[in-house]
Amino acid sequence: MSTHFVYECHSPQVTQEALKSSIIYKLKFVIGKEPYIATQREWLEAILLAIRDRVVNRWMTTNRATYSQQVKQVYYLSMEFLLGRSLSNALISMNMYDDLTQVVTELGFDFEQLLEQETDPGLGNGGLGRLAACFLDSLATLNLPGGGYGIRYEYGMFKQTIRNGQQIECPDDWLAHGNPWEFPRTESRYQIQFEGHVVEEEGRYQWVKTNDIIAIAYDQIIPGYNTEATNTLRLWSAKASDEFDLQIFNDGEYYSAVKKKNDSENVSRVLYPNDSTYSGKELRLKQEFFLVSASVQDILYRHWLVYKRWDNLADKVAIHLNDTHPVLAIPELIRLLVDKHQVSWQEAMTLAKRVFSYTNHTLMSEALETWPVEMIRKILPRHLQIIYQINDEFLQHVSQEFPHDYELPRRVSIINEEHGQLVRMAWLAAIVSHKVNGVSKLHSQLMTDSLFADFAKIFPNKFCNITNGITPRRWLAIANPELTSMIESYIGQQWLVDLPQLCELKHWIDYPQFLDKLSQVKKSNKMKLAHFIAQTQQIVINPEALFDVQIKRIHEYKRQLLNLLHVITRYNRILANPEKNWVPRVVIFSGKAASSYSAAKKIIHLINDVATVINNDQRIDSRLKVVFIPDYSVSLAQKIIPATDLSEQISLAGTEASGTGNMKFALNGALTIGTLDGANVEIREHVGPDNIFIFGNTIDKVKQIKQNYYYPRWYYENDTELKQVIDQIANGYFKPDSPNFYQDLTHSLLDGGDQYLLFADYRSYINTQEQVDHLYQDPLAWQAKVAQNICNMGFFSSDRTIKDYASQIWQINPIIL
Ligand code: 26V
Repeated sequence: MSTHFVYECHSPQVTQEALKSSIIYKLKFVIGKEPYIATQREWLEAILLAIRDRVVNRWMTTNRATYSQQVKQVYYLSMEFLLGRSLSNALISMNMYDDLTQVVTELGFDFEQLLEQETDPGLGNGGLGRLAACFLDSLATLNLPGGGYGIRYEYGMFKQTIRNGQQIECPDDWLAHGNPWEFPRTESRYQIQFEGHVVEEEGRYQWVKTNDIIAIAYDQIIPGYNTEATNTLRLWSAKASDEFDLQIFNDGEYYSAVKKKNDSENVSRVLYPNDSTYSGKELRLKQEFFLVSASVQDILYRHWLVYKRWDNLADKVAIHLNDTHPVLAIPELIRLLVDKHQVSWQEAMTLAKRVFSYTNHTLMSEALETWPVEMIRKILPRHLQIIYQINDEFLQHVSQEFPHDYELPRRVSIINEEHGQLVRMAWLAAIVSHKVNGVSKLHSQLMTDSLFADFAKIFPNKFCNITNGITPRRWLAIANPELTSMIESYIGQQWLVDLPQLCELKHWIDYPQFLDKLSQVKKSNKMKLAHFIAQTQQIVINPEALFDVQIKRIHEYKRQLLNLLHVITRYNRILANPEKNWVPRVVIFSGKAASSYSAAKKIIHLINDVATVINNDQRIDSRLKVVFIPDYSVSLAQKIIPATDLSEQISLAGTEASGTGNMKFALNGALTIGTLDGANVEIREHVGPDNIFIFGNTIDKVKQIKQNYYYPRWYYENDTELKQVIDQIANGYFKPDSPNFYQDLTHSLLDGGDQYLLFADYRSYINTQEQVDHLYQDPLAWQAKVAQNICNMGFFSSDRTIKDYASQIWQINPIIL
């Protein structure tokens, strides 16, 4: 009988006693403190370790099963994993939440408060990293064999504070108090080579005289929900290689030896806090190679250990590339097979094509990665040769297959010769991967119509869509316990692993009592958020008001500015017509701007300036409040989303690949106001057009407007409300002490082309916001639509997403436990 089985089989009292004594044991013998002098943080650490022990049991069972069943596994390679806090997740996975609450309360702590002490590791920028985390959760929950590989950045996403309206960035020293969830694997270490040069001898290539770094593995357990299955997220940390240090040390250069050591460890020092514009920094290239080289070496090492042959590699291993960031895994796998393991070029190519698959997450040209040929030659000379060879063979194939399209080889060549010589990483990914997918129907369509149109013609069966999803465990069970228990009281618990079962709630949808309960849950979540905002922002908000929320990275294409144009319009209307029965609103923003993205930073500044003016205008009273909550994170999202009435998903049609926040809000009973962009399109299909507020130009209209000459000034001159708002921003109404401050911003809208068509969508947005107000005045009608949203969100579970990947792309099956 396994130990954890003992824990679970006993009565709650026995379980709780065992738990309590193991917490006290950890406090004493691992932390080294007596209960009466331990700080809250030390208690938390003792609790984490006690809970971790219970997860470890499951982990070992899973590892044994996977190993003995010799099944095919998937490895998800990603530069980012935005996991969020682990304790509450581990607890709900093992159904131990209530027991621990009891124990912690007996020990004299406020459990909620204690949970807030846990560090939230910010090892990602936004959607892409959070998606990777939802996927790990679903993989484990579905008993699917696989795991993640990433980088253990010493500093995660910067901490954001707001000073005088401006974003200030501070380093995120998330490891300061240690990380109780990780297991350092000092024995799992790989040498990562950089620079040097290639020598050829009798057709064999050797990469020599390299500068090396060591990659050390740190494992984190990913528990599945209500299953024995747990998976591993392995994160790599850089360590200076010993030989490398000694060389200089022996030359008597102690200081420079230490400096070199320090410099080489920079590779895993910090997460690049930019997810919108590619910058071409050498350190970033090194990070990417560091991740893939360590991961591929590790995968091959374990494969050989079990099978002692390479020809079955693709039957046992699938490697998934989360965007182009880990694409160097392709030439690295080929290099290791050919140069180190004596596999022929042809066989290595064939294996690589069967092993790799790739997801595209953005079509924005400024985010597409292209590395200068010369940079790759310097840092990864052997990989450049391999990339050239892949390209030569591919171009030869293309010329044979499409002899009449003379321009085709130039367009599909991995090497772009137009602006200097650049390696197009998306091309390399698309050529070698056996499947390439987009992340929503619309995005996948656009992907094959535009970015990969040529490749879709060359490889007609390669491209597919797999719409994103979110894990209902974190985004409902953990984030919204009240809604969770309400749903449980109607339909039990199975829906947490089978989200389409939410449609069973439809039986009650016409009962006012059901709708009333829904609105009470929402009200209670709004009170909690109001309390949080009062405490942290010193802003008092009315929980009866409509909570209108836009939380995501600050980016021009996401159009936080359009939201702000509505806020100011509403402000002007209230002032012009103070007697009217206005629906009170609280407009909440949260999100970080890349530190180098000055237009995005200015938007944050303007939100804060508008908030100051409106919140302090006595004439407005509590009918409109604007709140910018600093330092957006997974844990903050967990607080805000359950309290939201209106979810703002207002990107310009054709710019947001999918969005996943949109799904989290709808699942938590918010209505969406959004454009026909990304997954909004599918959310509308599922909830029905009457239960979502769609506005704005469609993608075809956007194309048309952009083709014909778009003249933003026309809208400005023909819409008096829009004109008033823009004039106020331009004339310093919101910044009296520096009245010209926002002129560059208004100028870029009026005369700079208004790239994201804010003006073209303004009127339709304002009108739709009026419909929102109108509906909110009829609480039952509002809640009925809320209920329709919740009932119809089944499709958007990441369990469905992962099943699609498993069957259509990875060809993996659940392990037997
Ligand atoms: C891009 C870059 C560009 C180079 C510098 C570093 C860096 C880091 C991250 C990224 C990722 C950009 C792509 C991205 O995050 N896409 C988002 O993916 C979500 C999950 O599929 C999707 O829901 C969002 O709509 C999409 O914007």
